[in-house]
Amino acid sequence: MAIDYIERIPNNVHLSENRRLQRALEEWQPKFIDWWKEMGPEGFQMRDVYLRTAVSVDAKGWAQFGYVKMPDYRWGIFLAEPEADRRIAFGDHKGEKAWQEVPGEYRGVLRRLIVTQGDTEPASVEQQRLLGQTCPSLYDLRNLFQVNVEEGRHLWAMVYLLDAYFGRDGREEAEALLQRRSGDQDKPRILGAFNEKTPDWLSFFMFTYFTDRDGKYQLASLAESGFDPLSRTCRFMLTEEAHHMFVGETGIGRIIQRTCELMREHGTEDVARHGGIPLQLLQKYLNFHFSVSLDLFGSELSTNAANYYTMGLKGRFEETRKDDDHRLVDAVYPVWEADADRLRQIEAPALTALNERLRDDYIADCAKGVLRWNRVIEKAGIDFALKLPHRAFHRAIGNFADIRVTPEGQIISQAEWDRRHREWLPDERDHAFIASLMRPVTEPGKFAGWIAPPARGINNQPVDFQYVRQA
Ligand code: BYC
Ligand code: FE
Ligand code: FE
Repeated sequence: MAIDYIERIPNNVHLSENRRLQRALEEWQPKFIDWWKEMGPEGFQMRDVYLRTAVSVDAKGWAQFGYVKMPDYRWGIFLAEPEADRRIAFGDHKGEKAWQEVPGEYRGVLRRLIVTQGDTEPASVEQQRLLGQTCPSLYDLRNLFQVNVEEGRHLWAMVYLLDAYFGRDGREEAEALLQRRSGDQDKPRILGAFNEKTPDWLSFFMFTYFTDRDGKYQLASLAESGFDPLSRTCRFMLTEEAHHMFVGETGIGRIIQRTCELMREHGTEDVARHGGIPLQLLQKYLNFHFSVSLDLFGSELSTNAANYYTMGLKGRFEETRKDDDHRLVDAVYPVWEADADRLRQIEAPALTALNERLRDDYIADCAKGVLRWNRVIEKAGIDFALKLPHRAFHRAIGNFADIRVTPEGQIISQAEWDRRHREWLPDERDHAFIASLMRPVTEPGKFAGWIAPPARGINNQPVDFQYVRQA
């Protein structure tokens, strides 16, 4: 299905046939642009950036590449193609026709899910807004902006649903999405990780690896929704999400590669003196970003999650590929909890354990990339392996929020935690060191000393392509 680019708001939802909706979105559009100018990337707004723009929802080719100034990016509304006679795949309504309108009794719950999803998108742009000033290369700068404009489009995706299906309440929520601010004391973003700082590129790559990957799993669960417009919206968002995680995985991989080169060249682990990032320090950043991202899955046992499922609003990862009754009323699922001084697994009702199940899928996916990173270290002949910390480590939500746990999964006292947490999480000195490495490199084909060049450029362009240029 082609996208109409003549219209002010590119879309494949026949916006021109719905005057009320068109007016609501056209009223929101200038507010979005104001927000983008205030809270989007600082500087660079008048530069030409070599960006990918969605132009169709075709599996064979949905994107077009070319120079665009970010404020002129064609943010639009794209839903994946409808599936003929799609049925609700799980919960109480299993087998019924998927909904094209919001079921009245689920209105509040569904709105809340959409708002929570929508809130993360502008939050991440806000978190990343200063990074352009310290880019390690033009290639990386372009990738940052690509991620930023697409998160902006993800906000559009949720605002479309709010405006199209939730009337006045939806319009109010759409406004509020532009008013909350990441890290703000009075009007913070909704979820914890989206109020943390992303002050440097190491954090950015960790964020796009670990936190955008939460996006993948949450979007995949919402793509199973019985509310068909949400499902179709999320299915298209997932195609964009893959690039965000690619940026994270290859970014960390390139840092590791550079660190290994420096270790071999200088015959020392202490590459900090040579302008590299020590593997131990990478491990600390990994520990931080993994643990705050685990919190994004919610409590291990959640009646909210059970309700979302039973109501047919949010499924499991790859729900339709699972071979069970898709109701889970009598099923059980293993869940971790703390029992006095040790961690153990108990059998919990599968319905209330759905957050934990999604977290399990997520952890398994995270582990694959860590294996690939470790192969880079191994190839360099270095005896070191990065590890995911235990799921109970450094948690603020759920069963482990009130206890202290080592990365190996040992419960410890607050006093021991206070003594030792600097071994496991970056402290002020680590942050200051990383900050000291963040010097902009903007000559085409040149890279900061702490990161290796990528194996290849974007869209078959060479690595030394002018990915961002003066207009
Ligand atoms: N921080 O019953 P529980 C992305 C609240 S990322 C703060 O366990 P539930 C992206 C919770 O709201 C994907 N509060 O919660 C990535 C509840 O509040 P109430 C984002 C939290 O509802 C990178 C209470 O604690 N999408 O797209 O089962 C860049 C009890 O918790 C947190 C979604 O998240 C937290 N971490 O699960 C850009 C999908 N966790 O009821 C974008 C939509 C929980 O007591 N959201 N709470 O007031 C959901 O499905 C669910 O809301 C959650 C939470 C899975 C997040
Ligand atoms: Fe997103
Ligand atoms: Fe993303």
